[in-house]
Formats: sequence, C-alpha cells, structure tokens
Amino acid sequence: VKDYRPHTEGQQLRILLHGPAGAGKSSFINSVQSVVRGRMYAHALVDNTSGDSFTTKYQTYKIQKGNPETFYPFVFSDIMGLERTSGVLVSDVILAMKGHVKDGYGFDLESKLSEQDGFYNRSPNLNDQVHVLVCVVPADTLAQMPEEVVKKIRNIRKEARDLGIPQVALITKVDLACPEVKKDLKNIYKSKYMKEKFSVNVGIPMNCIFPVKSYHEEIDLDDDMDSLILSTMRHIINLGDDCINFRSHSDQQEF
Ligand SMILES: Nc1nc2c(ncn2[C@@H]2O[C@H](COP(=O)(O)OP(=O)(O)O)[C@@H](O)[C@H]2O)c(=O)[nH]1
Ligand SMILES: [Mg+2]
Repeated sequence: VKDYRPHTEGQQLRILLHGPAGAGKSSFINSVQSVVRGRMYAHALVDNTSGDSFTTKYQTYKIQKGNPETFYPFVFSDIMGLERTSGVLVSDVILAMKGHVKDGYGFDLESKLSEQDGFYNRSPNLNDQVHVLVCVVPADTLAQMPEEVVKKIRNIRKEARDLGIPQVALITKVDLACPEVKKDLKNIYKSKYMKEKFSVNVGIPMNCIFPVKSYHEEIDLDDDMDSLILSTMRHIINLGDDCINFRSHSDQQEF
C-alpha cells in the first residue's frame, strides 16, 4: 500500500466511499491513515452519535507521506450518507463518480448539483474522476437495512458499472455482529454468512466484499486489524489502478 505508484506521474487514484450514515466510512479512512502512518489519526472526523449524516460536504482526504507537502497517490472522497429521505441524491453520487463535484460542495437533498453552480466541475480530468467505488455497510445492522437504501446502493452500483468503475463493498463493525470475531479478529476469515447475504442483496460478487474492523476505541495499533485493513486497501488499489490504466489507454471517456 505504501509503495503503490500509478504509472503516470501525478496521477491520483480516487476512492469514493458511500453508504448509510454511521456505517463507518470516516472511521475506515482514519484507520488507513493510522496504519500507513504508524500512529492513531482522527482526521476524517468520526461522529459517534449515530443518526443523521454528519458528513454533508464532498470532501477529499489525502494522507501525508513524509514531509507535509507530499501525499500518498490514493485519495478518499467521503460522501454524505444514503438514508431514505435525508440522504444524498443518487444523481449527485453519479456526478461525483464522473468528477463533476468540486471539493467542499455541500449536498442539497432536494435538488441535484446544477451545471451553473460554482461547485460544478465542467471539465473533470483523470484525477477528479473516481476509480473505485466502495460501498460501506455496517455488519450489525445489515439485516435491517431499509429497502430504499438497498435500492439506492443497487442503482449507484449499476451506474458505476456503466461508467466502468470497479466496485467493492466493505462490511464494517464486524466485531459488533459476531461474538467470535470480537474475541479474535482472525475468525473473520472463517465467516461467510454476512458476505453471502449481502452479495445476494445488492449483487456485488463475494470476492469483492471485505469485512473490516476499523479503529474506533483502540489506543494502540494492532497487527490483526492492520492486516485486515491493509489487505482490503491492497485490493481496492489494484482495482483502481486497473481502472486508471484502462482509461488512460482508451480515449478519454466523455462524461
Ligand atoms: N465497534 C465498531 N464501531 C465502529 C467501527 N467503525 C466505526 N465504528 C463506530 O461507528 C460510528 C460511526 O462511524 P463513522 O466513521 O462516523 O461513520 P460514517 O458516518 O459512515 O462516516 C462511530 O461511533 C465509530 O466509532 C468498527 O469497526 N467497530
Ligand atoms: Mg463520516
């Protein structure tokens, strides 16, 4: 993960995280940053009073590498939650995937970002576009996920497929869903039930579903958690890199 370098100098691999509020998107970003930098970070602001979306702005997170001016070539875009009525519009997620949404845009729940808006990027380049779509869902409430949210996830998935964006799902908070996993995180490798259920529901293949536990209460880093987070990131980066290479070798898609 630390050594990853895109083939073109200056290229960024953009990972877009979406999913219900409180799913653990910000925690996952913080965890990746903590693992690669070797100490705890809470840069992406985690909200611990679950309920409404805490993230309402389109925000890109970069991870510093060495000195303050250099960053890892993979970046995360965090998008507001996908709740039934108060969540981000699917049409805005699509605009974000195509690179049309500028950083800092505050999502409007009533109407989609218009081309006249100052936050609308009319000519997104390869760095603005999304290269991997990550759907984040919490294991503990997976079974009770409202049908509307499942439908939104499915719609976004279809759009991403049409745009040629690879996608994975993260099943977070695995420690809350399974006592065996809480006891020993390594037991996660034996559990298939959640992956199977989710795969059928939203149509993401089993080998693209990753269970993770993010840092949320720990004070120190832990090898088992690091392994899970890093192996997930390695897969995400590989898929994103394939997408970048495909795009830079085919004629730039007109979005
Ligand atoms: N037990 C547990 N709690 C988690 C995990 N990941 C996140 N959380 C908690 O879930 C809550 C919401 O997380 P957050 O990252 O803000 O979700 P977001 O709205 O998707 O960005 C916070 O209180 C986190 O501490 C996890 O892997 N295990
Ligand atoms: Mg968040």
